[in-house]
Amino acid sequence: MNRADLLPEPDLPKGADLLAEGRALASLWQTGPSAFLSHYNTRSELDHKRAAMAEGRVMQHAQIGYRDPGKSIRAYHDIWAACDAAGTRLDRYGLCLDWSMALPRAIRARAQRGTGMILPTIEDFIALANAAPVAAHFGDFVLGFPAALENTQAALTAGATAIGNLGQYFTFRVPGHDDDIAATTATVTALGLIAAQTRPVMIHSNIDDGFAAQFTDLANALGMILVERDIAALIGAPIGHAFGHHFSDPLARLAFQHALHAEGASPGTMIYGNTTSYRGNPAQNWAALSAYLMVDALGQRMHPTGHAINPVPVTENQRIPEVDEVIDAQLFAGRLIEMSDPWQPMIDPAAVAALSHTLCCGAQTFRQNLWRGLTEAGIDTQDAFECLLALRRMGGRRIETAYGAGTPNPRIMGGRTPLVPATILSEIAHLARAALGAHPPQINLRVLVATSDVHEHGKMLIDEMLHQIGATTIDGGTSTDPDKLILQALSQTPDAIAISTYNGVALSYYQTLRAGLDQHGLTIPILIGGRLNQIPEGSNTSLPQDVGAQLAAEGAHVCRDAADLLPILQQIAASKPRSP
Ligand code: B12
Repeated sequence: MNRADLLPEPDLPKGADLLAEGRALASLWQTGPSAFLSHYNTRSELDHKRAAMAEGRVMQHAQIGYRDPGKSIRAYHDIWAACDAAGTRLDRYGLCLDWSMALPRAIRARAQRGTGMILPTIEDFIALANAAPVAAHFGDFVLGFPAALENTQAALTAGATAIGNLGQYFTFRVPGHDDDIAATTATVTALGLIAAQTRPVMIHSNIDDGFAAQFTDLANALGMILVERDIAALIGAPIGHAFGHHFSDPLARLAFQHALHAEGASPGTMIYGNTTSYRGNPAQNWAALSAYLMVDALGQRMHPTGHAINPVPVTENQRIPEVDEVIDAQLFAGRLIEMSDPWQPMIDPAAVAALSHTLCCGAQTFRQNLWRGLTEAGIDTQDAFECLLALRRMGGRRIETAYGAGTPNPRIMGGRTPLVPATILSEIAHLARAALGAHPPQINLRVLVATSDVHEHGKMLIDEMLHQIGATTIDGGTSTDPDKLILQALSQTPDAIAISTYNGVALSYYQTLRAGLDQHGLTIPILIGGRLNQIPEGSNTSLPQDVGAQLAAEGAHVCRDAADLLPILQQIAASKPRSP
């Protein structure tokens, strides 16, 4: 990798100038008061976390964000009130903004909307974040996007002292807005503003939103946290990390948290729930919840890192959880934290420490490799703008192959033998086996596979299944807009297109793709799976509705399960004209 490939533009902005511009704005934009800050009489959430660490208190995090701001404000208050009445303290809310919020107000109305919360004005930010004495964490779609600066200004004014999400900067994209220089410029300016606040404000980064979801080695995921901490040091602001969605192995989960403690990478923001383990109905998901939450509570008791723990409601794999479901999960967590204390002797500290040591050694190797590599590539490693943009353009897969801690091994995904393998790969292999059986038939088809958004496990699963049935996969990429896919279909004429979609845009995405293909006379069948839902345009219901029936009526092959792939492809293969 070299500068000419990564940053070919001659006149890129200078990180120092952007940070200075952001710092200058601090005379106008300072962290406002909030119900949380005054209730706890604290300067910021960072201080609150440090106090909890010193007391040995395990903190709790809830994630909310309904399309309707009124409903979100009620939820902010009611969840806290119900927990408080039951003696459970809820410390913080992660606020799920919609991806259209990533765009500046002036153009937001025309943007494609997902399923998250839309806060049209600064007053809406203030009303939300002051509805109860719970720390507001603006963790989604603020830093990393074109509207980073104006959303940071709004979040600060509302009294938020944790703002993210650097992880999303590296991997998320908003359909139709690919100007990474504009996104980086807005982000670095916002970081300058954060660094110049009188109260300490934490930059937040969820590594499972970032490269950790793509890395095959957890040592590299820890290494990325260390690298982001180095970048935060350049900026001059504290940084708190989150991890957890993809950490399904309990020992690795506990060891990762231990390693953060060992590296002094604290206080962190939260440990996210192990949401990829939610594969069943609510009754089955309670088991997944208690399994990971006990690990997280014990981790905080044994080696406090200031991460709040996050009991994800058990309906989250079906839809966006309702208020009463969030309350149930929080009360469950409160009780579980109380009950976790006598479990400590059940843990083998030596096993945790040994794995943590492997993670730390690998992470330091990754960090050194990466900084050396960037320097050799001609990137100014003292310039936050250059570092961020170069890493984003490299992408997780290339970074891991080039700088990962494991020994090079071109035969395996990731290009290196992982020191501590990420579990998502074995989970996908397991799902593929379950969907296809031991001896699946072979099918001679060429299938273009893509995702509409950042969720790529569905695609990885389809790719794996196609491989097992001898079909040819054409990579349509992740977060691919329909127009790009249409061009690819024109040039590569696949026998079928398989889409995995999760962001609540299933119907509009399908309709745009189908209409574009039809326009070019392409009758290629489309298979679509994932979360087949959408919030109807103009609706204020806040909850997305299933659009499976409409998709089927408009000619899509609706896939509710990976096992649907095989019979549909068999049908397509049977109707394919035989070549002479
Ligand atoms: C992992 C995950 C993430 C990861 C994704 C990492 C990655 N690189 O892939 C991260 C943390 C980054 C993430 C981010 C977000 N996520 Co998410 N995420 C999930 C989660 C936990 C799992 C989804 C998944 O990958 N499953 C693995 C696949 C293999 O299994 P499956 O989903 O059960 O799919 C089955 C079938 O549907 C089928 N299938 C899937 N696709 C296809 C396609 C074809 C052709 C076929 C045949 C079959 C098929 O195969 C599977 C086996 O049968 C779900 C919740 C859950 N537990 O399901 C939320 C979820 C999908 N996410 C959600 C949301 C809202 C988001 C965010 C917008 C949150 C935010 N505000 O930041 C962002 C997305 C931002 C963006 N720009 O797009 C929502 C979607 C809401 C909705 N549409 O109703 C969910 C449902 C959580 C929730 N309840 O709120 N997420």
